[in-house]
Amino acid sequence: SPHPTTLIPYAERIKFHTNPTAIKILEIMDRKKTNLAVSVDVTSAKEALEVVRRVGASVCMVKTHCDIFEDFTPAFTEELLRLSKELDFVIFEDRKFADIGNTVSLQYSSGIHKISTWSDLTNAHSVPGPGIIAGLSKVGLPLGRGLLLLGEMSSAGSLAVGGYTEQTFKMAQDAGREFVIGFIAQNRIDKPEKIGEGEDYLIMSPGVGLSAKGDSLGQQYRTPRECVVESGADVIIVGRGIYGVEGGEEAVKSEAERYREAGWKAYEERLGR
Ligand code: 6AU
Repeated sequence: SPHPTTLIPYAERIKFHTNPTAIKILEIMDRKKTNLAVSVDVTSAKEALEVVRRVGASVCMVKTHCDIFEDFTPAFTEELLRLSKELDFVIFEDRKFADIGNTVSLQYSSGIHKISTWSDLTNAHSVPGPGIIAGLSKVGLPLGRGLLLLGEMSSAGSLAVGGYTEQTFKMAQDAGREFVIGFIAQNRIDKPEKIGEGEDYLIMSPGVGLSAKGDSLGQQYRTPRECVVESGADVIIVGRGIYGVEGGEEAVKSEAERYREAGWKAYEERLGR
């Protein structure tokens, strides 16, 4: 039987959240009819912004790996922020923090990237224990930011399975939902028997492709329907399937729209519409 959260429309889940970023994501999803996040994993910040201009209207979220860019400057984040307001999306820096609380608080706030100053959402591995949440929360919570824990991964042979996944869920639950708003996962790891009334988490799934089944480095793809209907994901994250499509600027734009439609159709199917 379907997970109870997946039977509730995105807009109706807003009332279960206090974190401003969680609320913003759900509002945008409802307003723009999209559960698509695009990952712009190109090595040029200039090129990344071009992709964002093409796909921005189709997405609820733009995901970055700012340490990939050869030409990263604060001007990049200024323009990304401007586009996020113009085209109405949330920014997710996929930093995958994985150190002790003190170190991650510095990595989040400082250095060249100053992630906390421009990224609405970021993510962290649970390996170090709850101190990682405390360290990131110290920086991000006053700014209204949100955090996702990695409960599972899309790659073959991942160690984030079974008891690790269960303990990651428990760690998030113990931290409370003021800052931790959900998970990167392949399934609804917030098992119905483990959650209380109104305890709502956002599940975001990478490893999504309409044509490829994987890559040569362990990535594994599922369709938007498999993610959203069969596994109950709330957001689908697509990288190469969109920015890597052949055929130039217009092809990237129309591919984003194709994934948006597939993701939204799957969402309506799970609601029984
Ligand atoms: O669609 P792709 O394969 O081109 O890109 C998938 C994106 C990449 C990965 O770093 C990221 O999603 N990712 C993550 C995230 C979002 O945390 C976790 C994971 O398990 N698998 C995965 O691919 O930017």
